[in-house]
Amino acid sequence: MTETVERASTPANRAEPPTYRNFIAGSWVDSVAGETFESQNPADIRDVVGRFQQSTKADVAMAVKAAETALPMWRRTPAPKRGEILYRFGALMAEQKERLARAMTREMGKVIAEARGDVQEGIDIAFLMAGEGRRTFGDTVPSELPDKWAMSVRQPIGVAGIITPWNFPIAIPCWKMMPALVTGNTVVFKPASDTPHCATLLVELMAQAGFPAGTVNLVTGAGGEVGDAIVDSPDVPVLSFTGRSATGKRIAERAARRLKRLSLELGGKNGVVVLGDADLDLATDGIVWSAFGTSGQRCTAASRVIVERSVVEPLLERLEGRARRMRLGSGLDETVDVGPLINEAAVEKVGGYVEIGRAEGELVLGGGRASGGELANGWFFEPTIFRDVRPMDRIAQEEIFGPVLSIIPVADETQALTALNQTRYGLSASIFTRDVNAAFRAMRDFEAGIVYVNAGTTGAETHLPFGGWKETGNGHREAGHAALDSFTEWKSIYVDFSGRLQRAQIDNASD
Ligand code: UN1
Repeated sequence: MTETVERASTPANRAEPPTYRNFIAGSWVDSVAGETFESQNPADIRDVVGRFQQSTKADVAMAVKAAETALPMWRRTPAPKRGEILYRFGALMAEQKERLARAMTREMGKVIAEARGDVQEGIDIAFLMAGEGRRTFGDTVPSELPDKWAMSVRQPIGVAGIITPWNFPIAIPCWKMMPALVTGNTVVFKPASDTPHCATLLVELMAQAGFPAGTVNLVTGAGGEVGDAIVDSPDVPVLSFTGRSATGKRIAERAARRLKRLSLELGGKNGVVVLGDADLDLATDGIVWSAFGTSGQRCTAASRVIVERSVVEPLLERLEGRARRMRLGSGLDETVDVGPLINEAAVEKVGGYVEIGRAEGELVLGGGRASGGELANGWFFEPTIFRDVRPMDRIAQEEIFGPVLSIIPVADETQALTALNQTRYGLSASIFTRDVNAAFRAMRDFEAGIVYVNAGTTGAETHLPFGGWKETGNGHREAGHAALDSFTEWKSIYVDFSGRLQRAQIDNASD
């Protein structure tokens, strides 16, 4: 990062902790009300990452105005030129990958290898969407009438409100902002209150990459104030939100009043099916990675393992052995396997589900907050496994968003399929089997937006659609070229060069 950019977001007073600003119309500015909030390191809350603007409706109004002002210029910038800026942004992220990853681990806790993966996902989508600047395909089709041209083009919708979670604080903002920007929308970006620093670093790089003033505006603050102001603004016609289902439903209701375009990526209760013929060592690797990676705080986390009874004992033995050996600690330590939960409320929520689980299944591992030694000042929770859980138990139905795994025994493949689909969510699902026919049945019958065969439930790549069925979302997809649907309007264009009135459906009749 250049000195200029460093100075831009960090005020002259460098006393700890630094105070960061909103980014509006190309300038780093204090919020109108002047209030701030802190972001802490969840592995050690004595470490304050910084202070951030506790913005209000007035700041959102300024950001929306800036985005509206930039819109005519940006939508007319040739898409390949917009793509070049995305490309530069991706290259800058690649250059600064380690710095971004370390900042991420410090601010939200995921272990450093996973933080690097998160940044890489941002880079991947920036490069993928940079290419959309030269593609953004429409259809050119023959007209039913002579001397007439027919085609369709995608056009930007307008100012996009981007509201993002803390669990993938670089990847998810990129998943949303890259397709929005390459197709000519301008952006008002409100990151989660737990990760404003990651968002600030990201926007600094965007400014450095050359996104013109006003095309990207950052407003930090609370969802109930900043988020709602974006959702309710009559001048923000398109919204994209990832987060809790309850919040998503509330946003959908408010957005519906103005018939806004809205893409939602919400909860998951992702299941792994392990059939009797599975490679149990491989299944263990996949389940441990999906259940306890990011401390279970992924939308795609595996929280249900649906196992054929014949292999419950050997699988459980493997899972328990592996999970028991996992090291908790600061994710900046390369030897640590599991970082902290995001905050105190998360620890309480996960603890509450463990209490519920004790009445539903049998706790075989973990179940408590981990606070010994160097964990004393962080929000750590032990990897937790319940066995003998039934498909409709609460811990098998509700999203816990923590390192809690339920083992659900079933008699056979048919029961496994029923249990897998017995959820109101449908993000990702997986099956471990060596039977190719069973694998294809799962690919056909799993009710989920993403299906894995012989892999865990995480690991989506950016060039395929990402999103879920049922209450996981509202039918939209991120990533892949499907992401363009969330941020563009179709325009069908007919050019008649016959020089006379030709009526579709009437003058083309063959009789
Ligand atoms: C999320 O949990 O919200 O497939 C995103 C995965 C990651 C993305 C997860 N590539 O788990």
